[in-house]
Amino acid sequence: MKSNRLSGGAFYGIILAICSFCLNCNRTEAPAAYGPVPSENQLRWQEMEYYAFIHFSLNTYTDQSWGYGDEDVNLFNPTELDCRQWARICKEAGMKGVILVAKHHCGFCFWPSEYTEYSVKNSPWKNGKGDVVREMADACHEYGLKMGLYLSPWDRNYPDYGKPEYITYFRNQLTELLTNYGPVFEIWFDGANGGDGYYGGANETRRIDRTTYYDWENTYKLVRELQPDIVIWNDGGDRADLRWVGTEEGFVGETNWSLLNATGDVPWHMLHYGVENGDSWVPAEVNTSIRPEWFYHPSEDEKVKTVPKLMDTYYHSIGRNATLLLNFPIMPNGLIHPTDEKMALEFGKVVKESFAVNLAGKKKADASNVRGNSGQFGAEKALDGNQETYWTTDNSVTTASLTIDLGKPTLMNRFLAQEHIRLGQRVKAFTVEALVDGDWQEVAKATTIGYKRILRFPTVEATRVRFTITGSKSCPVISNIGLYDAPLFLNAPAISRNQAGEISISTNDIGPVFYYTLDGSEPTTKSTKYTGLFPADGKVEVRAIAYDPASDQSSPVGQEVFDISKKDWTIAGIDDKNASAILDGNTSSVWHQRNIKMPIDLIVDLGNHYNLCGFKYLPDQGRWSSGMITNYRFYVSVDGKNWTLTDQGEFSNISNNPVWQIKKFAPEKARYIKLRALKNTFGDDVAGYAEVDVITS
Ligand code: FUL
Repeated sequence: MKSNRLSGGAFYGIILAICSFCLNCNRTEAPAAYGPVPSENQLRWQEMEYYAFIHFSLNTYTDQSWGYGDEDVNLFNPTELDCRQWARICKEAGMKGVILVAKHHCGFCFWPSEYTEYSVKNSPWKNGKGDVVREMADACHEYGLKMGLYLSPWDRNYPDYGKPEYITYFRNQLTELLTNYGPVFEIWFDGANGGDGYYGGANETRRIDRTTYYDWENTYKLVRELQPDIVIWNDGGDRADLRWVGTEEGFVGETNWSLLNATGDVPWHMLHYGVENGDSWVPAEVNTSIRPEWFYHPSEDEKVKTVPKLMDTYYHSIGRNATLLLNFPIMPNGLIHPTDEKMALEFGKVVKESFAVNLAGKKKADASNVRGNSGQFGAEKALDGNQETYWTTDNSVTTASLTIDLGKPTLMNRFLAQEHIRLGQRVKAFTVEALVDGDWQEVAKATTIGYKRILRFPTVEATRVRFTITGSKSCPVISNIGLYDAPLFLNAPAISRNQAGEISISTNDIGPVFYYTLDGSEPTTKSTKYTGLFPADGKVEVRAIAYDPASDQSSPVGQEVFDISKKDWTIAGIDDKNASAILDGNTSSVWHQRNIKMPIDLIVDLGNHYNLCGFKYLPDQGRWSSGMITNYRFYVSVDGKNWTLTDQGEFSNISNNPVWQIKKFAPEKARYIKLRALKNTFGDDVAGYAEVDVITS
């Protein structure tokens, strides 16, 4: 009987034939990885893109940036603390996780640590039975967010800080945090070390070498053992998984390599731009606050970042191959302020709207080179919405272009590109051109891409778009290209007052007109129109909007509150007309006192007597300059001869975050003020000032 079944020999013959056909069919190999590549943990983290920071501690109750370590635990008694409110806002804002400050520099622990009495367990909140870390972990779980933790290595409370014993304490606390609260996606080791502290009552300065003191190698080992899926942030970048970008203002370098030569204290430019030929994968995280400062200060209630400002931050972080870690300062009652909530939710909504429709999605595309001419690596793989597929070229090709045919004239103002970073970061430079009315126009040009790069350009109506890689370390591997028509916004206007008491209103946008109010009411296009400098002497609140008649669009409100005018002010004992920069209301003009030894005094005659209850100091805004005062004394005088010390302390985080430093004191009648600089960030004998101001009662 004839069998339908193949004999064993015939079967194997066919298999062999198929295999040899495959071997001869020139199936194109994927490119090999080039240089350092991300770990699975780093990849997972990078895809989160956007998550929150929460700053809340004892110094929330003392209106300070950094607690000294001797603040009373009894201060901590928030009446409405609700981690679910924080988590809800983060979720609704489009964030993927939350990093909670579990212990800031003051040493106060948000969980009932077994190893210290300086924690929630001795506070009146929930009769000492509360645990903020637990409540945060539960809220994150409920809202589908990942939780990260900030544990300050510097501890201004602990008696043994500076000695080897502290490292055991620090690791014990790490063990508690990384064992008892479920998965932790990121651990944040802040590098700040101001030296001074309470230290169990010693009240002294303790210096450590932050590259060696914490024995990071073994500390990281412990972290990874306890939480194998974690990523480690350390602002020096020293062998950590993630790096700081060298500023807290909310932007990373336009060129941003996810690579670093990660040893010791990493120089600023490496933090900010990465290192093209770095030997490790250490991607950037942009950390910034939704307000000027990290902790809540009521004086900043009108300074919450607006949607256009937050959008700038978005393009300068996520749009530049970094993640965005946006901070919410918690109010003394334990909640996020309603304005911060409103801005974060509007921001989230605008991001969603901006990138809702990829105009290039599934369109026809051609590339100047396709690896092995294989459909597997063709141009359309960058437009298929699948991150795992990509367009790539032959190995020898490092410049190439991809042209998208949109089929019809299409309005657009954003370009997005992503590299398949599992195979390394490669692209060094690229251009974007648009075919408008039959002519090719260059609309954008940039350097690195990495995980994600987004470029903004003025709206064009194009039928085709050409993306040209003009330099790449190896064959480019592009997993995604996007074109978008994002909504446009006007920036809130900037408001300043000069020494003569005249107000000016300005913006970087081209074209808008301004309307303002002086009585605290909301400005509209029916308010007074700005036609140039106008006098507004004395205490006044100026609110203004920019309005673009062409698009009938208004900006968010810009607001400044001015105290007494500086018309009659003079700087005493200084024979340098440039010193007037301190009083001119222009935050970018600056004056330095040099060639004298610290302490350095600045004396201002206010011209009249006032009831003074505080002062404000804005340091030089130039990133590299000396003269940022860190430790000060502030005196007032009726006659310029006999001085009363009204306040002394530190401008804690001035080097990383050089915003207005605002200090309050018990009211004193005086005509003269003296700001005495005791130390600066460089430890030299220079005192610099962009502006100095007073607060009257
Ligand atoms: C800084 C700290 O000193 C600030 O207080 C804040 O925690 C910020 C995120 O990092 O360096």
